[in-house]
Amino acid sequence: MTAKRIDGKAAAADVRASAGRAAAFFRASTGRPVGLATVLVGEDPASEVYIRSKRVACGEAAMESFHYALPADTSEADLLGLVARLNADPAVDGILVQLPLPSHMDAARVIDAINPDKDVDGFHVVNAGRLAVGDPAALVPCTPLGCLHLLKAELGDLSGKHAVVIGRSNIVGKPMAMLLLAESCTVTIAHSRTRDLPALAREADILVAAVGRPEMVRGEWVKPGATVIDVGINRVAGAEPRKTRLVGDVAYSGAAEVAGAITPVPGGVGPMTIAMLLRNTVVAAHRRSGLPAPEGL
Ligand code: NAP
Ligand code: L37
Repeated sequence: MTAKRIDGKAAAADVRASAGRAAAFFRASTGRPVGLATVLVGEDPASEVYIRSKRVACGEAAMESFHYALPADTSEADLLGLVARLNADPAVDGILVQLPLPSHMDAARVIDAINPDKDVDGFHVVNAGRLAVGDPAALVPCTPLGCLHLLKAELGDLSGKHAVVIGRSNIVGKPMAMLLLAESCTVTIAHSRTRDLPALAREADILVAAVGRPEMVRGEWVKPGATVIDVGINRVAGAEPRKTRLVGDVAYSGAAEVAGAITPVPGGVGPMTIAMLLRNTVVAAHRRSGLPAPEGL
């Protein structure tokens, strides 16, 4: 059996188009564009790439983006001051502070300073709490939200399925597990202390890998017909000297021989992360302005 390759780029294009239509409706209703503030501290090369992609996507969806590139030696107090100004700025509907922050800053303190209703990354404890208790006001982290979108498009109703999420980070694994639980999956969260992970993974109807270890999940770990979502983004040495390539946390070719459907890297979850950022931003804008939730998002 060869698995269906889930096209995250195509799914992301659909979500971005819907977000763009909602942003146009918002502008027509309020007289101003949806606004996203992006904050990058220091010069992490991957973060620079992602922030650029996010800002380009904003422009294509007719949203406004305000970018703040701060030097690596910015003080935490100055960053908190910027966050306070963005919280108070009526033209800003969403605030994204790209992680990782330089080591002299406390990321949790910075995230906690963001107004939860502008926290389009969904990292604030208030949004984590809202997600945990099933409050629809939650802004949900973009990557797991994108994964859920792909799973529902592929499988329809997820109820009763056994989902195994490998990874328990606050930005991917934990919120992914919460979303799957809300869809009535039976959810197992695995991590570095899990015993016999291959056997556990083989029980999964839905296998989500969010580990950060290149090609850790092998074909033998996959239950025949399972749906595999590969969140991992790992840059490894390529075939030619000095060239690198991107691989996921799943060994694609082996897993694709067993799975029913699988996301590739690149072109799977990554593009969905950006699409869901636009989705969250336009949803946050509507809520803040008292407009009904946009359709199709
Ligand atoms: P993270 O904070 O480093 O968390 C990794 C998790 O994997 C931890 O819970 C860790 O367990 C677990 N783990 C590590 N080694 C393991 C092993 N050998 N067996 C089982 N579990 C293991 O990473 P993250 O931020 O969640 O990101 C995970 C991956 O997704 C990375 O490759 C990242 O680049 C990628 N990512 C992609 C996107 C996207 O848009 N596609 C977005 C965000 C992240 P412990 O908790 O026990 O240490
Ligand atoms: N919202 N996302 C938010 N906040 C953060 O603080 N770190 C972080 C974060 N992570 C993030 O943006 N991840 C991410 C990962 C991959 C892509 C986009 C965002 C992506 O577009 N991936 C492409 C390949 C990109 C490349 O070639 O490097 C893909 O197809 O997977």
